[in-house]
Amino acid sequence: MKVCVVGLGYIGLPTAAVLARTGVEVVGVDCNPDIVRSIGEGKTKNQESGLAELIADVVQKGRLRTAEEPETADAFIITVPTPLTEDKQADLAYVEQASRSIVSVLGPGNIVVLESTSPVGTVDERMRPILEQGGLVAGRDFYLGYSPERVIPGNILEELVTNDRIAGGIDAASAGKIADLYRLFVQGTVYETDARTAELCKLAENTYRDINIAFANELALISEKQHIDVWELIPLCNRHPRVNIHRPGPGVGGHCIAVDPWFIAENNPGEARLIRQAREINDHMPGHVAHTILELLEVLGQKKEAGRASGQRDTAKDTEPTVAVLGITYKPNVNDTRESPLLSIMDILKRQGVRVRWHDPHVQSDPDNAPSASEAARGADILLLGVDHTAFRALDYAALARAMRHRILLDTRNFVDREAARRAGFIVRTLGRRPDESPRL
Ligand code: SAJ
Repeated sequence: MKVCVVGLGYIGLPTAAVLARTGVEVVGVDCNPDIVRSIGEGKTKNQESGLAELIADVVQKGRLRTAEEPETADAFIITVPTPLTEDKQADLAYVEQASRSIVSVLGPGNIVVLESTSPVGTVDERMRPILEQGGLVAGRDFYLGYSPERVIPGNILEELVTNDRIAGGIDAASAGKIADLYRLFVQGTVYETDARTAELCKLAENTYRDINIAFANELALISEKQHIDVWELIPLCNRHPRVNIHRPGPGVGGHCIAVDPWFIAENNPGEARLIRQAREINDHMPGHVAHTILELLEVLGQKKEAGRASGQRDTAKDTEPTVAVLGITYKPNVNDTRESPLLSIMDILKRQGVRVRWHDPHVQSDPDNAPSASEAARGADILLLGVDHTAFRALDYAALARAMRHRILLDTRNFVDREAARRAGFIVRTLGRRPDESPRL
């Protein structure tokens, strides 16, 4: 068995590696020569846990090699990006390019499966006509379909194997062949269906989460207004055996949940009303957090003495309002900043004339990354806890407080040990929670 995996990104690479581990001959294809070279040497910069070791192992054993162009194989798995355009449409250029690249090597009896998150109909309407240009007919001469990945960044290698999986075919025979391919490494159940159902299944899963998070965020806004602590409220609701409300936060980031609902909305504008509304609620959260910060800064500006760390004196620079941000990735313990709500928050603040400094232990080799949390906090008025990285469990609040000009901490994840922070002299505000202290500080 030989499989060509086209696109060695955050899904294609682990998939290629896990397949190679089963003993299958795998060729990883990518249009980026640097990726082809480094993976070909058994090296990856991908920080996914366990991946670097696995790549090194399967390359060394000769089970995984790389190429810039697809070659003849028994199966082709396409894992290329499907970005969102400015006007919220799926950009299928990479899927079409990958399909074109396999036409000349496609043979009778081959399996072609798309994994990239795509609008309903992509396999049938966009890929099939391209793949058939070589004279073979899908369903008659080769098998074609869609199988969405469901893995969570941070635990990809585990979930690739243990999660249940959907195998959607353009016909029942294709679904069966695709299911058998994935059964080579999936220990969960592989469910067979048609390609369109599989395409919508992927989008619906991420949209479910987006809507649930939007609900949690809406409850956070309501709680702030109603003097309720949403972080107490939601766990209490979730004690109900059929309720599972997600967590509020500064917004939804990453390249999946903040994007996929648009792939449904673009083709169903009249029907996808709840889906669109949820997207808008989640997209509003960075603005809400930035607004809270600007309000706090305004109060500080009006009452310059309030909250001031004792023994500090103004210098010329001190007049500039300053915010220190801890964590800028889209979620904890990853190094990915794509669509991160923290970037939006920092952007809004800078446009309002606020000086912003940040520290993130997971974002390496960025010249703007302050070397430590205290370094970022130096002279700042507000400390914004943006991402609940495990590394921040060890925060030294006393050191942070000492470094700051005003000691206000805004926690967007209900992560901070409030008592410890208060003991260090902080006024603690939490997203979705009535302020303990007077809102006028
Ligand atoms: N978030 C919240 N509250 C929550 C959960 C998440 O605000 O209760 C935020 C996170 O902070 C983050 C964003 O949502 O900014 C997305 O994070 P995530 O961990 O929910 O999801 P992703 O984007 O890392 O991965 C998702 C997963 N989908 C689902 O859980 C339904 C993953 O299984 C998919 O494979 C992946 O999208 C994908 O590739 O589509």
